[in-house]
Amino acid sequence: MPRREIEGDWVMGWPDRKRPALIAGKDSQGRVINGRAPLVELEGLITPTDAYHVVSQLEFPEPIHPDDWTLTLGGEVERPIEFSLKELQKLPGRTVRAVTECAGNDAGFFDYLQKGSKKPSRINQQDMNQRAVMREQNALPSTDEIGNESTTTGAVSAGEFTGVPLAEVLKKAGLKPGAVSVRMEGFDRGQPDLAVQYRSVGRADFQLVDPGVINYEKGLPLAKALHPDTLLAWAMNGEYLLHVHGAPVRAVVPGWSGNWWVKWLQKIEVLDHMPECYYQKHYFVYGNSPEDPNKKMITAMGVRCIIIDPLDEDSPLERGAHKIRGLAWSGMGGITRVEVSLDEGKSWHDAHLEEPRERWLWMRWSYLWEVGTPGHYRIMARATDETGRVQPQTPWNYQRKHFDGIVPTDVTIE
Ligand SMILES: Nc1nc2c(c(=O)[nH]1)N[C@H]1C(S)=C(S)[C@@H](COP(=O)(O)O)O[C@H]1N2
Ligand SMILES: [Mo]
Repeated sequence: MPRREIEGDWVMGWPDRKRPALIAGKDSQGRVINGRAPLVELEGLITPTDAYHVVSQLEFPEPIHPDDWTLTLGGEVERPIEFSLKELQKLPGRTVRAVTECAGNDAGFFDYLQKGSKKPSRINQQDMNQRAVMREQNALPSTDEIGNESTTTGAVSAGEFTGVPLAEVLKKAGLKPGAVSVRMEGFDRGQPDLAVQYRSVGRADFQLVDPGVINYEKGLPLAKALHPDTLLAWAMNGEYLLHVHGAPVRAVVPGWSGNWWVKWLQKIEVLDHMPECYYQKHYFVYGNSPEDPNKKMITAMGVRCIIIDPLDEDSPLERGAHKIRGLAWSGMGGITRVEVSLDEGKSWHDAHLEEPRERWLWMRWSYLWEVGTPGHYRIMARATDETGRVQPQTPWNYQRKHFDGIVPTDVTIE
């Protein structure tokens, strides 16, 4: 084979290499206010920081210098405390590698599996700029507009987070016996973008609760707050957090969907009850319909397994050996098994699980498929986690949160 001429950046090496880039949405000032990770372009386990998805529910806050920042801790504690970043950093630290997955990631696949609507693509993601601009203008989409949009993929990434366990911080203040939950508040403020909720449901023809101007907040149940892997983190992937990911300090709540990972923390309050935060009472809930009186807050994610290679878009494929490859993770801990089926789920074969098997991180898996007969094939994969849960775990719910169904790849072999 002739050698290819290489003219490019010395550091990067060959110029046409694939570098994952954020699919970003910018507001009219050119500021990135949302973004999707190019999931199918990732190699390895950690999403490069610049390609990490970005989600926010309220107005983006102005950045704050760590020297001008403090975190207050009060409520049901013996000694209310105010921490500077330096003081937080004096506590015994911890690093956790974990998947951050937006609760609405892959929501469109619910409709594909339940109603047979068109299968969303993992490659062709929607124009995020349009959303960013609509957000600035407080514009609400119509049900028709939402129906014609492609859906949410790539609202998931994996990173390494360094900080201090929330439990250590709480220990310093001393929990009072009546403690039930830990309310975490961000310094971002605004009116919830109702378009986000309409998009999540997939229609805009119903009334939403409008809480007015609020700070982003979540009330974490005490048991999860005390889990040693629940962190207050100031670093991600070996450097201080970027502003868009919640600097100076954000919460990291492994296994629970992104909305629990409060960014831009400014206040922590221990409560003797569960608070009625908008983002756990009205949004980020399970229910049958917007009118359902028994909505429940969402917490841990289900069991996830996605096929990254091949995709439908790679079809047709030649006869021969193909490596079927993907990622698997779970909201309850490590993955113990991934199985692949090539006959519509009648028989399942164990896939190879690539080390390391980290509790909160996704795992790469693969299966070598030898195919000699032309035809249409359906490739399916499903995962099992260390608690014995097999996907799917999460039933359809009207906000289409925590999708964890089995999405096949359909290919033709020539
Ligand atoms: N303060 C604050 N924290 C927040 C949010 C927000 O709007 N404000 N959005 C949440 C949601 S819905 C998600 S999915 C994650 C996304 O984190 P990332 O942007 O770092 O990927 O942040 C969460 N933390
Ligand atoms: Mo989210």
